[in-house]
Amino acid sequence: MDSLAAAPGTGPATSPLPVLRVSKVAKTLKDLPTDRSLVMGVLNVTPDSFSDGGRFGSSDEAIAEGLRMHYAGADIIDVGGESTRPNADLTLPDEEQQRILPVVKALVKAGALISVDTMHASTAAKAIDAGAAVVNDVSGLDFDPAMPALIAERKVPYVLLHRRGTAATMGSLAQYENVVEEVITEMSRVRDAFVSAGVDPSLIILDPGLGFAKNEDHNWSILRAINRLNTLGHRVLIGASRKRFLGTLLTSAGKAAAPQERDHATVAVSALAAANGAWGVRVHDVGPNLDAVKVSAAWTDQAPG
Ligand code: PMM
Repeated sequence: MDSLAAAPGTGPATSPLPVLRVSKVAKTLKDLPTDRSLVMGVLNVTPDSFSDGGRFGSSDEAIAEGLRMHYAGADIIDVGGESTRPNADLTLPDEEQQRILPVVKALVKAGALISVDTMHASTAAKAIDAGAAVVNDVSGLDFDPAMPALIAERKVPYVLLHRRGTAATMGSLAQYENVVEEVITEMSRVRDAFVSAGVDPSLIILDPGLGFAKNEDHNWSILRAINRLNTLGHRVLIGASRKRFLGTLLTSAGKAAAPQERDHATVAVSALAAANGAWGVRVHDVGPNLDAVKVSAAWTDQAPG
């Protein structure tokens, strides 16, 4: 059974700030480039994170890493305070908010465009109040029934991710006859629930949820079908960064590659996802992935989507 990345990574947590690669401050998604796929940097502010190993457990460390991503050119920085790895404990909204709100505020102040990775509508509301411009919800709407009304009211872009079950059950639910069509049917059902609740469909961004109730073959089947996902009329976000299926692909001497050894493969996925029309890629190592989507845009000479 595939799952998400599962061990501490390494990265530029202590390296100096790189040269600023952002050209202007973006306050909404409309201010971001449209001639290439976008890069969303992953900033997990959790003591027990998986792919970055809880490196950014304190606000100050997380803010410093967020600034590094901003300076490296991240179009969006996705701030999350709850681990989504399989079997992770649930985080209470209060604790989640204590972790992420200072980080959201500081990065917004620095001019970064922030999305909040949360399954809790109350956390999403407070993050929007603090300046977050996007809500990224990995629950597959199986979690907080207040989310559609919140998105309808606040009118912010919403990433709707496909998942079956919870962190505890999703592993056993990775069973499909035709993964692409079933993911589309299930995502469309949730999309329709949001639209019925008054959400403007143009605000909904679809994410097929690699590793969320998907094994390795499922993940590759979905990646091969980005063009098909694009026909649904929504922007498509792909989150492959450092996930376990890349570790398995890179197995050497019987040992899967560790999360920190999966960044080059992640860059390859970003280039190919962008070339196949993904609107955005969610990644840990911003700079090389930004280069990859730029190469893809130059190569294909067409806008994503
Ligand atoms: N993956 C993780 C967490 N949040 N959000 C979106 N939209 N897509 C994903 O694939 C996704 C996510 C889990 O892993 P990570 O935070 O270590 O990348």
